[in-house]
Amino acid sequence: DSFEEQYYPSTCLVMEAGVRVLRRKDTPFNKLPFGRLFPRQKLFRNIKDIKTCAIVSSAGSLAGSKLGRFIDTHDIVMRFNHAPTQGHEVDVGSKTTIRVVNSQVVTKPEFDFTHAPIFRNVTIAAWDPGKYNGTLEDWLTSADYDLFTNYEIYRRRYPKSRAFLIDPHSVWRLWQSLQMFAGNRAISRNPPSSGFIGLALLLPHCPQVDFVEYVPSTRLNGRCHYYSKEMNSACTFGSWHPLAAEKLMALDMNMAEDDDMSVFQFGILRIRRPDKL
Ligand code: NCC
Repeated sequence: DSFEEQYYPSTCLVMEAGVRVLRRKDTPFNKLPFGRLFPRQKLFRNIKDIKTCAIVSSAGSLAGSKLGRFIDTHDIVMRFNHAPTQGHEVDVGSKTTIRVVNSQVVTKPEFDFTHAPIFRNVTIAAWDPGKYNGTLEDWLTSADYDLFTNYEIYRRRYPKSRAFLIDPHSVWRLWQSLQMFAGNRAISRNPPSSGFIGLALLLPHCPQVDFVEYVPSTRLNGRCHYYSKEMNSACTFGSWHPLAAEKLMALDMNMAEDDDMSVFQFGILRIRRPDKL
């Protein structure tokens, strides 16, 4: 109805991108041995019981937030890359359901994707953008970072794991949604950040998503990550990823009734899934 049309256009645009993980039945993977590595399970178990989800950005301004307890009350908690909870529980909580990881993290030896405990016993959704108009066959040979080798090692080592690859076409559709939202302001032709991809992946599975410290709060401190001392505001406002556009769009999706209080004081965006598109 008209209420929805007025209040949810950006949320609908993000939903319409259809960000998803690759499945065994998807062409060309249904004909390739590689496709048999994909888990048969769904991305989440007991989807009907999922009521609330938290997405924890890795932003430096989470330091000192004391949001850990709040984060852990959610049915699903999403985190990114190698962002730790250990030693930061008071601020970021200790529960992790899913990690969205970029292909550098899967590939570079320093992250030790195939062994490190941080990537075990959680759902993994790994992504690599590939070329903008590339086919999935092209992607298999020309990913920005060859995530396939370590993905295969990981899946063979832990056959029961829920480790998925995100459909790169759906990542670019999300970029198109972002461009649509931005209108005349051209955004860089680089994929959205893991944070925005994670939001789009989670939303279809979750009626209410609390995205923590994505739109920067008054705690803004110039640090890149809550888990390191590095100062770099580009982590928050963007350089390569179209991060500023993502955050404007996410802010437009916010449905918290006390919006200034939630977003800028507590650092929480509350995004509700539209009932229908
Ligand atoms: O820094 P990164 O992101 O791992 O952060 C995860 C997500 O949190 C949000 N974020 C982070 C920092 C900050 N100050 N504000 C934020 O809002 C963003 O939504 C971000 O996506 C990535 O998106 O995968 C990214 O990964 C890093 C890096 O590859 C990994 O951390 C591994 O070291 C990228 N940095 C570099 O390549 C140097 C970053 O650009 C994007």
